[in-house]
Amino acid sequence: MVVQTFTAKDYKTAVHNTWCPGCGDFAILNALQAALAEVQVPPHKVAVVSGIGCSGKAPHYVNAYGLHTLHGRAVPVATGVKLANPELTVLAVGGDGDGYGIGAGYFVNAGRRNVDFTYLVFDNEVYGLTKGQGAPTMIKGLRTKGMAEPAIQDNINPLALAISSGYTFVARGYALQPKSLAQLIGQAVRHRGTAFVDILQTCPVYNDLHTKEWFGEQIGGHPRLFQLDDTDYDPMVHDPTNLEEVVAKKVQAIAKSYEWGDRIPLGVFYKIDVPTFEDQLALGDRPPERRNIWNRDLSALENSFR
Ligand SMILES: Cc1ncc(C[n+]2csc(CCOP(=O)(O)OP(=O)(O)O)c2C)c(N)n1
Repeated sequence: MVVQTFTAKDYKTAVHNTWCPGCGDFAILNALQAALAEVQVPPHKVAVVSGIGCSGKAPHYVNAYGLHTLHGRAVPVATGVKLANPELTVLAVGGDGDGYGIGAGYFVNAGRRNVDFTYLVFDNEVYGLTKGQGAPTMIKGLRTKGMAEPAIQDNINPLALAISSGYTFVARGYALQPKSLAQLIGQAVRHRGTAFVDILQTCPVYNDLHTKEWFGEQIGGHPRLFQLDDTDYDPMVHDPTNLEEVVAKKVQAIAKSYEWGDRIPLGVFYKIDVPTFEDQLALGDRPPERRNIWNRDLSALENSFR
């Protein structure tokens, strides 16, 4: 048997890249390709689905099946791709405007389903493609050089929203720490269920507040960004049938997700292993004819469209 080994290069394309020089998207793309190589999933078994935005162009640059869909629709389309072909490793990708603004309803409801795919949000706090308006993660009172006035709306907390919506793997990464980001994306891809990673990302053109220098600062002898892995924080729900433990872990993770400013935690905030949507379709307490949608004879349905 020939064992095929894939390297990050195998997931790259020759498509001309139109991201701005220095954009954090490059680092996330590299980390995604390194993660796919680490998981060793063949390119023809990967599908990358995006919404609209600078980050929405990512599927063009990944050698895999790719779908560049509509604004805010990466998550529902990824859900459909995974259910249509559960053999694929599916990733939804897009910006924070795409996912938490126009796509917010899909974002919340995907948490209820636990379909086995990974959702990576490129979180630069601005609408990059449309010239830097404040996105839903822009903090109230802040004003970047692309904004006419400081934000007067509160920001949403994506991790807290994901945890309360039912996501089974919730993490935060940082674009410019390529090794730990690749490792985190690898963990997300391996997780059975919907894995969500909010990736803090620099936008050198429009976000002049949360820059590479700001993220990289040392405060009181400590780096602003730190890994939860280096602390005694435990994100794992050890007994998913124990509701008390589930609630306690969610509360702990939500509280942790509000730590922001001088100290910003990175890594896995919450993880629970429970049956996926696909498991339930295949095995649940359902009449046999409604189980395992993939083995159903759909020829009559197909013929009705001919
Ligand atoms: C229905 C619809 N509304 C608005 C737009 C305009 N639009 C394009 S991209 C975008 C926001 C992009 O911001 P984000 O999702 O944060 O991605 P980024 O460009 O920062 O990667 C908007 C509002 C659109 N394309 N479609």
